[in-house]
Amino acid sequence: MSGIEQARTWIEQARSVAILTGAGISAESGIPTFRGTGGLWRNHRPEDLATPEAFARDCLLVWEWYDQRRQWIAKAAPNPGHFAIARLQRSKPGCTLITQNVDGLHDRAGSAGILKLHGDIWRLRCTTCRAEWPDRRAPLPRLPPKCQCGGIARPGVVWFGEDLPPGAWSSAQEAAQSVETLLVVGTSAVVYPAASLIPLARAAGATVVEVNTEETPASTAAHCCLRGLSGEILPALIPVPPDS
Ligand code: BJW
Ligand code: ZN
Repeated sequence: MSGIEQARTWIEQARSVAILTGAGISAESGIPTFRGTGGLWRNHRPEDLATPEAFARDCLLVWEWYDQRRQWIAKAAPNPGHFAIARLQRSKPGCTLITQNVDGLHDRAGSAGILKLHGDIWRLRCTTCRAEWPDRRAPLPRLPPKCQCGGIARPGVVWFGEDLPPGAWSSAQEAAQSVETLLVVGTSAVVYPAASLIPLARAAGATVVEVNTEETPASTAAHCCLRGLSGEILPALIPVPPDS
């Protein structure tokens, strides 16, 4: 049996499946990943742009970077990998989608109940009164954007040194500890605590399948590594049902 056939059988037979996605799943939609060739961190140091300290130092610089990314993402569309995951969620009630991505492409592909560990680039949060609201304008008309209270707004994402949204994080941990199969897609698995879900699931008895173009630290915990583009592998793992 090939790796794909084996993994497809595990997914079909599992009563519960969780999927952990990272930037690689959106690469085929034209959104740059963070690390590696062509990655966002190739020209920028994370600590200059993705920390609360960077924002306190120069919020305009940070906002210019996020506004640029919002414009790229606004022009992008979900790819067959995002659609395959949404299909799996519809066909399997016990299916949990956990994402590190902030781009909203899973939502646009039709996924529901997404556990967004690193927030959402389409939400803003006031640094003064903590109010939070959606804003899909790209580019934003004025930088930095302001709250009704006059406070400066920040992107609704999780930066280094910040806690993950507690509800999403505890639900993700619960899912990792209870699922029969964990699918790890397009993540370098170097950012914690998200990456800790992989050994957590494995220790709790889950079968772990990795889908990635390259080897990662998660590869050693995986029962099966499928090397290639998620936009090609996921549709092969999760085929369209014949009657649809
Ligand atoms: C393809 C493909 C294709 C390409 N098909 N594959 C333990 C040890 C060490 C450090 C720490 C630790 N615990 C905490 C830390 C500190 C820190 C951390 O992890 N640092 C390490 C990097 C050293 N973590 C934090 O600060 C976190 N907060 C925290 O820990 O709070 C305390 C806490 C503890 C316990 C519980 C709860 C709280 C916060 C981390 C926030 C990360 N934020 C960012 C930015 C978000 C906003 C934005 O978008 O700007 O999140 S950083 C960036 O990395 C982004 C991503 O979500 C994240 C992960 O990246 P991802 O998705 O894996 O992308 P890449 O680019 O790295 O990889 C892409 C992969 O795809 C590659 O493998 C390619 O091969 C592959 N690929 N094309 C398939 N077509
Ligand atoms: Zn406010």
